[in-house]
Amino acid sequence: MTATIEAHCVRELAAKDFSSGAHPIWCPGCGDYGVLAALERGLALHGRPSHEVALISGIGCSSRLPAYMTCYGFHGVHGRALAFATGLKLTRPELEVITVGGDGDGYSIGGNHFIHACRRNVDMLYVVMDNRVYGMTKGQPSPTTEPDWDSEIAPGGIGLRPFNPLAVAVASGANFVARAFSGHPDALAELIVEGIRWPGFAFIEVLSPCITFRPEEFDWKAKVQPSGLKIEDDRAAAIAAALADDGFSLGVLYKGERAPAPTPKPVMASMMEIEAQFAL
Ligand SMILES: Cc1ncc(C[n+]2csc(CCOP(=O)(O)OP(=O)(O)O)c2C)c(N)n1
Ligand code: SF4
Repeated sequence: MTATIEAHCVRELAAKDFSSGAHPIWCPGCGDYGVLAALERGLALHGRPSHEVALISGIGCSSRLPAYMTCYGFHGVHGRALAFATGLKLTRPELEVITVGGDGDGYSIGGNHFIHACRRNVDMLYVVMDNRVYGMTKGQPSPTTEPDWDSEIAPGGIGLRPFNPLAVAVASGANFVARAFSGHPDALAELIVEGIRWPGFAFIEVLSPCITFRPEEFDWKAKVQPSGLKIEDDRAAAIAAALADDGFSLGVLYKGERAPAPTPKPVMASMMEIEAQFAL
């Protein structure tokens, strides 16, 4: 643990305080177990108890994660997690709001919300478990799938250039952008703390293998390069680095200085007053 992280801890918490005890139904060996462990450790390091944290997700194997933790959880609609999280954070700014989900959920059906969450720069964290496939619906290619990945649904590959989440995040205005690996939960836990504490919208892309539909992703253990990314504070340099990278360099890519979106003044209105505004 770094000195900075220790200095911010306000309460003694353990990773187990964040575990709901529900047994994950993920396949044995799924990378998402590592992300769950890292979130539990990261939140314990951060030091805010689970009732001060809300975990928001969409739909997918990865989006089941909130059920396995003791924090408030919202398992919502496919691709809409960030829209819900934005509304929650703006109306309940005292909560630590963390959105989790998959590459299909966040970059495909939810791609629009991803871009605009980066633009809005609301002070919250987004963790994507990227396995470069739709796991829950049995192995369709996702936006980050390699163009030549051969599958039953796309024989010979989809032939499309993969979406570059880090470059898109920086270009769209995210204030903290990083990449991690689910097989390194301690390093991910520290990144989670850093992302939570960095003002504005923080995005962590986690390489999280789907061993069932992409067993070759076992090799990611050997491919990842810890500390392969250098921290940039210049957006153009960060985007250039993200585009030049092979997708396996880990660490923080970008830390920006944009002020987070301001919290709107609370509007107290009764249901009758709201209904009256919409009356025809
Ligand atoms: C509106 C809507 N469209 C499609 C689906 C079907 N669906 C459920 S999960 C999913 C993709 C999941 O992939 P990803 O987000 O990458 O998560 P993973 O299962 O790989 O963790 C899809 C297409 C749905 N539930 N709702
Ligand atoms: S199908 Fe893939 S992503 Fe889903 S639980 Fe199994 S290994 Fe994980």
